[in-house]
Amino acid sequence: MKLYYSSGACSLSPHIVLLESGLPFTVEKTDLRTKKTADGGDYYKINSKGAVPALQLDDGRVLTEGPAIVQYIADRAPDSGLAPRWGTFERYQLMEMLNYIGTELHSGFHPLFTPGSSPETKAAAVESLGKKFDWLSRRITPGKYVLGDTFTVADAYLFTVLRWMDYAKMDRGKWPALAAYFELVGRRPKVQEALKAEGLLK
Ligand SMILES: N[C@@H](CCC(=O)N[C@@H](CS)C(=O)NCC(=O)O)C(=O)O
Repeated sequence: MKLYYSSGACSLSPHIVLLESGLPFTVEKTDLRTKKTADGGDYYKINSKGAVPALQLDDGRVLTEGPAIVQYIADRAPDSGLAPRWGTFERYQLMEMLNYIGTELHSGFHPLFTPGSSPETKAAAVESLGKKFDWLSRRITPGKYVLGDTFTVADAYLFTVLRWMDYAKMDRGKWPALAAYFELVGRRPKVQEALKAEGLLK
């Protein structure tokens, strides 16, 4: 398997999940501005949407959309505990959380990263995200992962998105439960390994 990624982007989530899964994989960096891969190829030929992440299987097929990719990886390593078994209620709770992170948080950051967004648009995005962080702070049990005792693919995605608070100049300290959760996930050796591989560790 090969993961196409851009440093610190949402592709960090499947990067963490691949490392946590123990499955063999390679990575290829992608320039999101030029849409070129590290080997000079046209990234649109990998993902016609032009976005990372994309996961290329060994048979050449390509899967896109982060929440689908991380579940695919988790199901390739069923003993990893990265996702509850298919058909269980817990699996739907995982999808519920992945959907929340994708539609409410990940998308909520877009106006903050879009060149030319007005200060008013950015302020509205920060306010809206703040309300979601209020909810998440109440939702997360201190000392636990987002779905309980076990680290799952939802934690990889949530950690990735919470990192962007730094770029958005949102102080995680305003949400102590989130700050503690971010540290809990960030301490994991495979998370550190992914950050290092993407050149994100100071
Ligand atoms: N719905 C996609 C969104 C992916 C996405 O937003 N990727 C961003 C980086 S975090 C990207 O590649 N942006 C550049 C672009 O779309 O041109 C997913 O969940 O995988």
